[in-house]
Parts: sequence; structure tokens; C-alpha cells
Amino acid sequence: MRYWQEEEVYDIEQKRQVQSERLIKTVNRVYNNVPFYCDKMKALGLEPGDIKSIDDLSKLPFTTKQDLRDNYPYGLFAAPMEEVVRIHASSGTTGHPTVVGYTQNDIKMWSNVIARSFTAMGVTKKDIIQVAFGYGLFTGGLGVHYGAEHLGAAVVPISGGNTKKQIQLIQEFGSTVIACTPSYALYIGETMKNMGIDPRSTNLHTGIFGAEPWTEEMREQIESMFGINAMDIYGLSEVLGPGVAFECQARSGMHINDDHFVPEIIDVNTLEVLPEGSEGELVFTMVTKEALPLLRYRTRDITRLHTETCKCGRTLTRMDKVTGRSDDMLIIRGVNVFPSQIESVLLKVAETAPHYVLIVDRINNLDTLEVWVEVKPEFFTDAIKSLEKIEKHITAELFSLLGLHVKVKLVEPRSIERSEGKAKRIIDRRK
Ligand code: DLL
Repeated sequence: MRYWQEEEVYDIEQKRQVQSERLIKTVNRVYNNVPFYCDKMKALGLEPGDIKSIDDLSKLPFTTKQDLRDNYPYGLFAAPMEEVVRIHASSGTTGHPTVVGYTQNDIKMWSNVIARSFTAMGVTKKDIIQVAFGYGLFTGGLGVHYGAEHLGAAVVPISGGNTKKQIQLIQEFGSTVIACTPSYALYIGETMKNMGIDPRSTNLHTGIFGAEPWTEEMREQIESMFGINAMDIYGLSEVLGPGVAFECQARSGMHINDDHFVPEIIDVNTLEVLPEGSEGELVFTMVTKEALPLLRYRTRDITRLHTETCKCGRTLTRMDKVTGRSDDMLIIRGVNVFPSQIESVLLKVAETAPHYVLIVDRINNLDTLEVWVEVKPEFFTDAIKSLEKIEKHITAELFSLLGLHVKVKLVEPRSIERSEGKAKRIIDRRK
């Protein structure tokens, strides 16, 4: 298999050394330039000199999304504005958005890790990459764009939405790769079918999907719909944007670009670092970023880490597919439920389409969960009995997985709103 650069196959000692050198530099940088970190370190009785290698990482303070909001917009920047060349922001549901910045070197690093990621997915400079992630304050579009150009591929910067145009360009420009959210890919495929176009008839060979959780079952649906390889790309604005981690063709978890973003898994309650292989919250320390190097940023994403060498030969730490965000975890009558668990059940049912929403409510002080899922047009019938049979089947499957009685409601084909970006799958009526 091909690599983009040698950092992907560093041995343990080389990696430790690079991470340690970079961490020391970063700690000095934030201590001297970001009052927030200087205060936090002093409060812990820490000086930059106390951080001698990557083994000292856990001594450092955590950073949360709230810290970014409290220091809105530029309070955590570690570079002067004259060195900042790009600003992105992620819109939160509450309060200020979080604002992130990049220097020229940050943009170079970003392009490089994207080129690395695409190479691992089997994408080359010969490809025509249709970028259907949103361009703008969202990091998806421009992040992928610069990396795809750096790889040398031809970029079609269409951004998200405008689905008929997407389809026209896939056909007429002969795009070989599409990058978007997995839910948008489904929407594009469905629209093609409605227009009488076979989604398997195009030049597409690879889809690069991310920005939201998706299950293996969703991958199978997308792959068979388009006849492509559906590859996973992970990232978050606060750390970089897309390209923090990527899947290789061995499909054995996602490789974290850990020469730039050093990962840890912590217990959400005790905040202790957990041993390799344990499930917990993913935390990143950015050791090469100049404009916004955050220490131990709590992602809220739940996953596991693995450090053994991958079948592809890369030694970059791997993370499992994200199960969900700790803030998306529903606690229904004491049972922890991730939307992804429900998705994996729904997508195995032959009669239902991969379009669903979860409605959470509180009735008489009890949390309730309803699952609304679309029936495929060919199974939609007026015969209540046959619909009831499908509902019962799904209810039983969910019960056997979750140990929880969930109300399942089948809804008409195409009645659930489609998404051109991140799908909104939870409607919480408790708030
Ligand atoms: O979604 C960056 C991105 C753009 C990643 C394009 C991949 C592709 P945010 O809007 O800040 O940034 O959202 C970050 O999205 O913490 C995860 O919860 C979720 N997420 C991103 N990628 C994946 C993925 C971008 N591959 C949040 N699988 C993260 C599961 C993902 N969840």
C-alpha cells in the first residue's frame, strides 16, 4: 500500500521523540502567549519545564468547548492576528459559536494530513473530487479542498446542497470521488433513483464521508447503492476540521494523525486516562498547531484507541468508529442509548429505508423515546396488519439489543426531512 509520508510508519521510539519535542514546544508557546493556559498551569503548580516528554501529558489541564466560548472570539489564539490567515467557526446550538484560526503553516499541515488521508483511501492525483461538504465557516469544504489540491487531484468545489446540480456534475464532469456527509450521500442516491438514474452507473469509485456518526450498516447501504468504496474521515473544528483521523483500505478503524494530534481516552466521570482499548471520551492535544494549539481538548466523542501496527503497515494510532457523542447519549429510564445503536438495528430491517428520527420526551417525569422510521415505497401499504408486523419486529429487535421498550412508528416514504449536511436525528421535546 502507498503512503504519503514516512511519519505514518514511524516506529514507537521515533514517534515518542517527535511527539515529545513538539509537546514541549507547544506548552511553551501557550504558556507564553495564552493567559488562559498560563493561569491554568499556574493554578496546577505547573511550569513549562515540568513537561519533559509525552509521558507528562496527563499533568496538563483539560480544555472544553465552554473554554472556547468563554474566550470568544480569539482569546485562546496563540499567534498574533497578523499571522492568522483563515478563520472558521462552528455554530453551537446554544451561546456563542466556537471560533478557530489557522496560520499559513497550519493550513499547510492541514492540506498535508488530508493528502495523507486520501492516499490511504486509494485516492490519487488522477481523481476528480467533488467536494459536497459545505464551504464557508464550516471546516468541511475548504479543509478537504486544499488537501485535495495538495494531493494534485482535480477539485470540483460545488459545496453542499443543490442536489440536482450535484448529480449533473457527477455525470457530466465524470467525478470519480465524492466527499460529503453520509446522510447527504444517501439523499443524492435517492434523488438519482427518483430521476431514473442508476447511482451505480457513474464514474464514482470512492466516497469520503464524515462529519457525523454513521454505522457499518449505513456503509453497506451506501456502498451497494452507488457501487463505491465508502471511507470514513473524522475531525472536529476545534482540533483542525476534517483530517484528524482517516480510514485506510484495511478498514481497521481510523488512523489518527498522532504526530500532530496526540490522543488520550478518559473516563467521563473521573477524568482519569484509561488503558488502551477502553471505551471513553476522546481527548486531543494539538502539538503542531500555531494559531490555536489546545491542550487536552475534550471532544465528547466516545470511542476506543488501538496502537498495534495496522495491516496496512501504518503505526498511527487507530480509533474505532465513533459510537456517538457523550452529549448525544440518551438516558431512557436509566438505560444509556446511543443513536448509532438504533441505526444499526433499523438498517438491518429489509422493509425500512435508512431515514429515521428519534423523538425524546418527558411524560410524567419519565423519559420516553419514539423511533420514527420510513417504510420503503415498495413495502408501503394500507394494510395495517402488515405494517404492525414490521413495527413489532423492530420493537423486538431494539428490545433485545437495549433491554428497553421503545415505541416504533413507521412513517410514509419521504416524510422525514433529508439533510444536505449533518443529519439531525434527535428531536428532544424535553427542552
Ligand atoms: O464535522 C469536521 C469534519 C468535516 C469532519 C468533514 C469530517 C468531514 P464539527 O462541525 O466541529 O467538525 O463537528 C465535529 O462531528 O466531534 C464528531 O462528533 C462528529 N464527527 C465528525 N466526523 C465524524 C466521523 C466537522 N467520521 C463533530 N464519524 C465531532 C463520527 C464524526 N462522527
